[in-house]
Amino acid sequence: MKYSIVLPLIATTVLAAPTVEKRQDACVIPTTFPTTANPKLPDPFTFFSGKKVVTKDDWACRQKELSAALQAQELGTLPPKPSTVTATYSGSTLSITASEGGKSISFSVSIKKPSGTGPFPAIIAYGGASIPVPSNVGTITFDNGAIGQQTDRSSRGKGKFFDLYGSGHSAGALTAWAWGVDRIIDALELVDTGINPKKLGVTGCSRNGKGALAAAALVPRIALGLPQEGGSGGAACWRISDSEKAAGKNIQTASQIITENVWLGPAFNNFASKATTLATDHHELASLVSPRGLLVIENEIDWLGPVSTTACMKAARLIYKAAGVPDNMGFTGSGNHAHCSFPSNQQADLTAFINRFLLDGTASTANIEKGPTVDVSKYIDWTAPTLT
Ligand code: MCU
Repeated sequence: MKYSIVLPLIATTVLAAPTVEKRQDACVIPTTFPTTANPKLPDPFTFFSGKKVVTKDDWACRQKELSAALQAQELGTLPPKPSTVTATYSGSTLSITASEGGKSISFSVSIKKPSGTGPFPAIIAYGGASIPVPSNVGTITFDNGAIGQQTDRSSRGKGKFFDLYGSGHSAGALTAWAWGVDRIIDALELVDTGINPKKLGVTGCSRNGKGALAAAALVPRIALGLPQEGGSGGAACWRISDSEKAAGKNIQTASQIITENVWLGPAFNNFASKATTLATDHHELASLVSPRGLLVIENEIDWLGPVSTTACMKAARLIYKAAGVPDNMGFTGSGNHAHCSFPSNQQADLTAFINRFLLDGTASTANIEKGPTVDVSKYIDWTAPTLT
């Protein structure tokens, strides 16, 4: 009798040791972030504490840290799921209500579904898709501007997101829209629309392309990011856009963007004229999407910064490779063409990514890296490890 009581106690003690060790190793996210000037694209594989990223678990933790830094210095904070989210589906309209702290907002999206029996994958399209969505994939049209206005600088703190969280909230429009995407997914999980919430892409072009990249980065339930022609604020790196500007290019930069609109949060104003002091850059924003699918669709219009987007996304592809998923990210730059027109030479790349990440297909998404010739090593001073 005595032993039958003692033995379980011993077992408990023995098991306790690894639990304690695990707790010491827990992912602790800092609340303040470095502002030390660094002209190179920051090293994704060194924590702000100086510790190296060695394992895939370390990388998952580092992604949280990078996300927190990007939110603190640039994007503003993405709030967690509100206390109540409800949804109804009627005709092709999905209506969503989110409530928090005694306040409520409602918005709706329209769903265009393939014919036949679902559940179907779908692409959430900011303001409507400027990429061709194949007939076996649905489209969810999202009026992102109603959630976070983007008329000009006077749009700061305006839109339904700010009606709910207050006009002084730290979020820029990109973050407000990502929050909207997060709620659309809540709604798709709540009501049966015939759309599979586990097979969702997000797209948008130009200013909405900046938004689609931020949403893919911030919302882990997105399976595939398809940002199109976002340029600076999207697939471009702030540092490289500044160096291109200094070299005489007509390119959007951080200092210009804050004078034009409210895509970034107010905190970014502190960095706009000194982007080298940001703790992160957009190679790391894109890397938050890993291991999920990401096809960055760009153009070679000067204002978008083709050298900046190409080099920045080459750096992001190095990160995907280190994380063991080199084929899960592609970059299709494909020459200078009418803004947001989607040229046919990007079609095969888009088809492959949609096949693989939304349709459970086996298309190859390997080695998709098209753009002007740039040497990424000019912009980085780190090497990518192979994470264990
Ligand atoms: C590329 O997206 C923007 C760009 O950042 C702005 O400077 C310009 O005014 O508008 C572009 C856009 O959204 O075009 C539709």
